[in-house]
Amino acid sequence: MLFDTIVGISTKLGESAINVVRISGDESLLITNKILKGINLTKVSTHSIHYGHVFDGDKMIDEVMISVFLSPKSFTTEDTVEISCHGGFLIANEIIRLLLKNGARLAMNGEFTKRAYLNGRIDLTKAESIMDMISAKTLTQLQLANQQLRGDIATLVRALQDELLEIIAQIEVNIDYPEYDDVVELTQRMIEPKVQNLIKKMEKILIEANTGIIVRDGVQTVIVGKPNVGKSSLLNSLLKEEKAIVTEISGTTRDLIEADLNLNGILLKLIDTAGIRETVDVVEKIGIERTKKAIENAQLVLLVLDHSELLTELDKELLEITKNKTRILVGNKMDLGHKIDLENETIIPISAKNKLGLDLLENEVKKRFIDSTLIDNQEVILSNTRHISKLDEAKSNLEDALVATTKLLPVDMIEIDLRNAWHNLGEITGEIASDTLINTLFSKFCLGK
Ligand SMILES: Nc1nc2c(ncn2[C@@H]2O[C@H](COP(=O)(O)OP(=O)(O)OP(=O)(O)O)[C@@H](O)[C@H]2O)c(=O)[nH]1
Ligand SMILES: [Mg+2]
Repeated sequence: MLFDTIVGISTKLGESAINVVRISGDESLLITNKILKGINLTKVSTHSIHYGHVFDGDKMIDEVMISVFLSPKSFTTEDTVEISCHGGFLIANEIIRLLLKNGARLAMNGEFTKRAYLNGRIDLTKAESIMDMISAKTLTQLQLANQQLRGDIATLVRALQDELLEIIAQIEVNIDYPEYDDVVELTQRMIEPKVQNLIKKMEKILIEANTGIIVRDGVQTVIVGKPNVGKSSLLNSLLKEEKAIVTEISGTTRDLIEADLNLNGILLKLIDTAGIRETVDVVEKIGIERTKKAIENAQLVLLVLDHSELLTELDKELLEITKNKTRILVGNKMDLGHKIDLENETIIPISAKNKLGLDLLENEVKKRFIDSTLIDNQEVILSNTRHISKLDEAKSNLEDALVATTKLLPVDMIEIDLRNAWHNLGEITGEIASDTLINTLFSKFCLGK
């Protein structure tokens, strides 16, 4: 495939030791040559690094190192040059300006990776994993992204596709040799268990993907409770920093306070809230409204109660408001006593102030949201919602096929469902992908990637 030559910055502009400017395309050597003195890149071997100087006419811009990767042995499979220049806001921009002046075009978001995909170097799941790696905040997120980059997801999907193809081939053979009257029935009896088996496999992958989604996207968690019960103290102890103001005055927290917490590999997107109570204070009222909204949007509610007191009316109200949410009841201030009267529901006693019981709370969160054995055993887990929804569609296609077999519909009708399933699986790896999908997907990448 022929593409124009693109340029982008691969590092973040700012005060740093170096920045890397990347150029990819048929003309990258020629264009880069025009801004360099002391070296001719068309004469160098692949995977080599060179010392040189960037010039704007007679004016020297920077002393640089230039890495050269010749086609097809580069990330994009095109001739690629990487200029490592000094850091800062100015130099890389000047180099890019010079390259543009000499015939390169500014790369769009994700365009280098898009080329790697379009040129057949990586499949879509690998391309997407690169984005996940960059945005990973926990080692478990990185573990899943790495599985994807290694091609484990693609392998898993292709295995399902192969099984499907086998069934389709079998049908084709039978359609081609319809000598026997009972061929339809025979074929259907033959495909049914195979399709069922495939559906079962997909179901298992989809269930395990719940863990994957949580690992990849985190859990939207809100800390709620009556004023002064210790919500902000809990946030601070979990984060191990004094993020929120804690005082003995009720109504200290007025607005939502957000923070990310890496809880042994699960990212909790924590929100500390204003304590809910009746109030005439306008600002506090707005805060309480926000608390209610945050509860609605949360995947997990940590409802903080006072372990040293009997339940109050406010506590009961909060128990009612959150009863349909996934919630964990936290009994704070256990250091002051154990008077709380709550039946039929587990409550985790802690002391936020003295940092007691937090490990129990952490374990409970983990238990509710992820299957740790999957992660510990490094099983291949789907985590990308696009992959999951495509697999889900493929599963529905197979379910349709199954219904068709039980109704003894003609086998070529069943084959259509099977082919649709195969098609949907192909969209995961990008073997089959529309331009719109490709364009939206890569536009989410950062510049220079
Ligand atoms: N004894 C004891 N006191 C605690 C504990 N946790 C918090 N406190 C105290 O309870 C008071 C209120 O704590 P905060 O964390 O500000 O409570 P809050 O729920 O955020 O309060 P608002 O923001 O006003 O709704 C402070 O004086 C804390 O020091 C605990 O485990 N034991
Ligand atoms: Mg508070």
